[in-house]
Amino acid sequence: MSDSPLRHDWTHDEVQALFDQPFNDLLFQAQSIHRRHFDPNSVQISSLLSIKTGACPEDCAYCPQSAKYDTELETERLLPIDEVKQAALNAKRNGATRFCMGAAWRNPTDRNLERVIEMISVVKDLGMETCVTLGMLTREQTRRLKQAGLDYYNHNLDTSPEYYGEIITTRSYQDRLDTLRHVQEENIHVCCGGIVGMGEGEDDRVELLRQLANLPKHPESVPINLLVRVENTPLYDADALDPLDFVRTIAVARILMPKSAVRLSAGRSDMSDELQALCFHAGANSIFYGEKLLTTPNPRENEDLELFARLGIKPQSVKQAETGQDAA
Ligand code: SAM
Ligand code: DTB
Ligand code: SF4
Repeated sequence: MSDSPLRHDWTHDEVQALFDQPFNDLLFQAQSIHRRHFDPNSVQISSLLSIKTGACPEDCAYCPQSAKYDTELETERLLPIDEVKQAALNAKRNGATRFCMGAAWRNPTDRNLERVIEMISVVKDLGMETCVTLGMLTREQTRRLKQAGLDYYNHNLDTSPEYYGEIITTRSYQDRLDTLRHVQEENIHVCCGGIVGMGEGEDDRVELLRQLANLPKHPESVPINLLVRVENTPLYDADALDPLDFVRTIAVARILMPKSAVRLSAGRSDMSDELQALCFHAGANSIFYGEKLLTTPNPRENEDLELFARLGIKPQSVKQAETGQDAA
């Protein structure tokens, strides 16, 4: 079967039309595209570690780590390197191929960046892929991360440009696009997605996915997060999203970005096994694995392995990850 070229010129109406299809037609299309590019029974697993927790100056309305909301989170300074190494070793032993380190910063200082670079080097030495998410980056900082051998940088668009102002006021959509451009131009793999279930409309989910697909290059990894509602954040009372609309979002992401890894990200603790199975059917082929995300709970490893066994899903091996199955 010949490959259709990857598109970067989707219109709002075209993406809306994908969402509007009957559910079975949408899932059939997504699953057919998925099979052209990936082993349908293989899922990549990444583990997360918060290397600097809480006291963040930004006001992201979903986030327990913002200093603006009283979420009773225990703040922590940048972790010592041996704690990071131990956490990465545990993640590797449990089968993760990628180790993602997140910091509650608006942007890293150059001094902090050098400490993160040491962490990247320790994790790489364990034979794992590395990912960090540190906020906005200058071009020079991005170059330093590339020199350090970083594999992925996570920086999300979070929502549509239209809804963005309801969620974050301390950093603009354009700031995010600028950081993504630095990362793409330095040839670091991009991990970029968003959050749904924040009270946005379907139009906003359409626009978020359109923005991602119309980037100059599709992000190699696309995390789709379902809002984790944390008490005392402004979005604690956000209207719940119809779970079938969550599946539709995954399916449309798969169709728009056929060669990208689509990650079923935050929010799995609130999902049934059946809902997660539908998401894998719709083209999700990556998860965050381990009992904690950054600060909130995630399913326990044994629950995930049991679900994988029931579905006949194999965790992607380090070898498969090295051959770059998810390269867009
Ligand atoms: N501070 C950096 C930044 O925002 O760029 C990096 C860490 S930040 C916690 C990484 C991402 O986590 C956010 O962009 C957001 O998409 C996601 N996130 C944070 N809180 C969440 C929540 N309650 N539910 C779902 N996703 C969340
Ligand atoms: C992403 O898109 N989701 C992850 C990761 N990138 C860094 C973070 C989810 C955080 C959920 C809330 C928390 O645990 O603090
Ligand atoms: Fe800070 Fe990142 Fe949380 Fe926003 S999402 S408040 S930038 S840690």
